[in-house]
Amino acid sequence: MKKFASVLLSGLLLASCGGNQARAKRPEAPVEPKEYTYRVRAVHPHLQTSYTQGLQYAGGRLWEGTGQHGQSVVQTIDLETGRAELFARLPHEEFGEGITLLGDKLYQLTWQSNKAYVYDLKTGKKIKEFRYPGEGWGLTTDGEKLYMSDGTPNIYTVDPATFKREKRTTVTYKGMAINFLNELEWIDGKLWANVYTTDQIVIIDPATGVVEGVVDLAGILPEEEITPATDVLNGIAYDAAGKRIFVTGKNWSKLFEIEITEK
Ligand SMILES: [Ca+2]
Repeated sequence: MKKFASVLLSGLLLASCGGNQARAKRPEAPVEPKEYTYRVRAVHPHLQTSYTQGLQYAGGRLWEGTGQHGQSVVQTIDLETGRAELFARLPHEEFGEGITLLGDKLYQLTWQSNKAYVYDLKTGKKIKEFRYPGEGWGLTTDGEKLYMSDGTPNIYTVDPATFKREKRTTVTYKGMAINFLNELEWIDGKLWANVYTTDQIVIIDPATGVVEGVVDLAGILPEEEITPATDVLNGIAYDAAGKRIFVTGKNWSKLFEIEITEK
């Protein structure tokens, strides 16, 4: 399976809108999103065995949550060597999804078992489990609240103490709801989201759900790095202090530090 053809966001995403995601009723004209391209600032190794579902830079380290039954872990990655150090392993029956670190805890979603795991950051021990409806996809934090995607156009604002959903925001691109929002990252007050099966990341105003920018990462993984195991672009992490943006993909051999510029 190869999904690296440069799929135009407008074509694929609008086509993927479900029947219940009708045109959002907005009185004003839809925002025209800015189009961004990228420049690779650094290339790092990435374990090709990692089916990346969550990525976050915190405490001077890169954290990764992976998926697949029997292979779902949380690990830290050494940027120079790509070597992973195990933090926690999910039970065999669980399929890991997004992760985020907040305070002294690490949160991990699961795909279809409606469960979020909460770990003590110091010990790696599971200290709590929360239930939520629907699927778990991406997870990030603004330093106070959690933001969660579930494969639909919706992003939920979640209370980290209770995992209760406080707000649902429907993400729209040129006035149309867009589906398959995946891995998330909070970058300077905006929500960045991978869009499943595409090479694009959308930049969302978290207050309104309006997509203000689209980053086209088509071609970022060189042809020679693509193997039968290589899957889709997924995973965004931000080093706020160093102003570094990291991206990778599921079972990719590389992880990239990028900067973006308007097309
Ligand atoms: Ca992330």
